[in-house]
This record gives sequence, C-alpha cells and structure tokens, in this order.
Amino acid sequence: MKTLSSLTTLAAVLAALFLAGCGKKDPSGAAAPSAPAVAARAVPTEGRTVEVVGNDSMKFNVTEIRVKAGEAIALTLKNAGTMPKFSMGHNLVLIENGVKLSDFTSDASQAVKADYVPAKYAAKIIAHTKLLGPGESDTVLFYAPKQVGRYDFLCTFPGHFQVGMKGVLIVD
Ligand SMILES: [Cu+2]
Repeated sequence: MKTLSSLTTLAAVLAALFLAGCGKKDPSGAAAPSAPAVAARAVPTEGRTVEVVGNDSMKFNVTEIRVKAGEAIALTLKNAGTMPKFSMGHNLVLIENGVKLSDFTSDASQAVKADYVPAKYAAKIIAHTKLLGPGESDTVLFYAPKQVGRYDFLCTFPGHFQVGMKGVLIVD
C-alpha cells in the first residue's frame, strides 16, 4: 500500500511538473497562450436557483444540494453574518472528487491574496463564489458534474471547514 501511495504521489508530482511546463514559452518561438487562472469550463447563461446562507457561526444553512447530472445551476451564497470580512469572510467552493481535503484546505489557507482559493487547484474547482463580507452575496453559474456522485463544497476561509462549514452536492 505504501509503495502504491508513493507511486501515486510521484505521478501527481510529475503531472504537476508537466502542467507547469506547459505554461512556459514555447521554445520554437510561437506565442504560447497564457495559462488561464481558472481551468476553462463551459458556463451556462442561466440555471436553476440554489441559495445557501452562511453566518458568523461558520455554518451553511444547506449541507446537501441535490442536482441532476449536467444540470445548469445558479448558486447564490449570502453572508448573513455581521462580523468583518477579514475575520469572518465566507465563500463556497465546490470541488471535484479525488482531492484530499486536508491538503486542499491547508493550501487554501495560504492563498490569502487569492481570497483563499488556491490557483494550483484550478482544474479541480467546479465553481466558487467570491469571498463575502457581512451582508454580501454572490451568484455563480455552473454545470453540475456529468458523473453521478457526491461532491464536496466548503468555505475555504481558514478554520471554517474544520468547524463544519461544508456540505455535499449530490448528483443523481
Ligand atoms: Cu466561512
């Protein structure tokens, strides 16, 4: 098991190096397209409304969202709290399966300038809202994954996931 896990880690590192290399200039001199900050995903122009509220207790009012495979969703997060954004900001980040949440939240907590949405996971993030201060809200449009399953969403403000600011998107 240990060997397999090491091999998996090695494969992930190699894949990361390969991807990093892709962002560099083409040695042939051709202009390489600049790497997008967020992986290119088709975004619907409208979708079924889903509303989630976060608060100063570091909880979402909805912890299960049921969607159909591939369904267009317009997800709104509202911050109903009153504490300032720098100490109690909230976002909602929906991620693909296969991401180790402890690693993800650790990296997210370091990504202060990116509002705690770590760029290295761009390809693994299905959708995310802005980081919201008290009374603010943000809506993101996205297509639900085509694959049936359970997908984690969480607030990546440091510490919030650990006290339960999370939920699951259920695709069926
Ligand atoms: Cu939060």
